[in-house]
Amino acid sequence: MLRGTEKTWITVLFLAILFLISLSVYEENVGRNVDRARELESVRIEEYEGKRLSSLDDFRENSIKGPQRIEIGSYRLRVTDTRNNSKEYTYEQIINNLQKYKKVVTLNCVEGWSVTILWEGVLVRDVIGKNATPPDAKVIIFHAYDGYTTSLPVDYIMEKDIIMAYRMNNVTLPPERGFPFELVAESKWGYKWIKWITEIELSNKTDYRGYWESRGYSNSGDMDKGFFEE
Ligand SMILES: Nc1nc2c(c(=O)[nH]1)N[C@H]1C(S)=C(S)[C@@H](COP(=O)(O)O)O[C@H]1N2
Ligand SMILES: [Mo]
Repeated sequence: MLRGTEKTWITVLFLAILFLISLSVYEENVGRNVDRARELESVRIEEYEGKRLSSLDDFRENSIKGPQRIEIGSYRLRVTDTRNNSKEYTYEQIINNLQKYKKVVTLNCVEGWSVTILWEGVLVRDVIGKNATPPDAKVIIFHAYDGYTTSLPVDYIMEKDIIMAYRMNNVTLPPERGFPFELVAESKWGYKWIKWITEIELSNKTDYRGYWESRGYSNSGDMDKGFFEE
C-alpha cells in the first residue's frame, strides 16, 4: 500500500507530465500556424529589381502528356548514382534543409515564345550532395512524372549553379507549371527545362538522349546554336 504522501507525489508527477505534453502539442500547432501565415504573405510579383517579369499565364501548355498533378504526401525525389545506389527525399526535406536561391531567367521554347520569370529553388548540386558524384559521372539524366526525360552534363549543372525551382514569381509552382520542381536550365532551350522532376540520375552514358533529343533536337540544347544542329 502507498502512503498518503507518496500518492500525492505520484499525482503531482502525473499532472506535471500531462502539462508538458499539452505544452509541446500546443507549441507544435502554433509553429504550424506561423508557417502557414508565412505562406500566405507571398503574392505573385510582376517586377523584380527593376526587371519586368512575364506572367505565369504566358507559358504555352504543350507538355507531352498534358498537365500532371503530383500528390505531395507520397512524392519522393530519387537521387541515383552511377552504381545504382539511390536515396529518396520528401518535398519538405528538400525545401527545408537546403539553401535557397533566387534568379531571374528566361525560358525560350523552340516554338518561338519565351517567358522571363523570377525563379526560387535549390542547387541541383546541393540536392545531389558533396560526396555523391563519382568521377565517372559525366551526365545527369532527369526523369519526370509524365515519363519525360532529358540530360545535361554534370559540369554544366555544377559550374553554372543550376537550380531546381519550387517557386516562380514568389508563388509555389502551379501543377501545370511543374509542381513540385522544374529545372531552370539557363542558356538551354525549353525542352531541357524538365518539369515534375521525380529522379536525378548520375550517369556515364554520354550518348543518352532524352524525349525530344531522341526525336531530333540537339542534345546540348544550347540556345546560341540551332536546336536541330548536331
Ligand atoms: N516533364 C516534362 N517537362 C517538360 C516538358 C514536358 O512535356 N514534360 N516540356 C518541355 C518544353 S518543350 C518546354 S518549352 C518547357 C515549358 O513548357 P510549358 O510551357 O508546357 O511549361 O517545359 C519543358 N519541360
Ligand atoms: Mo518547348
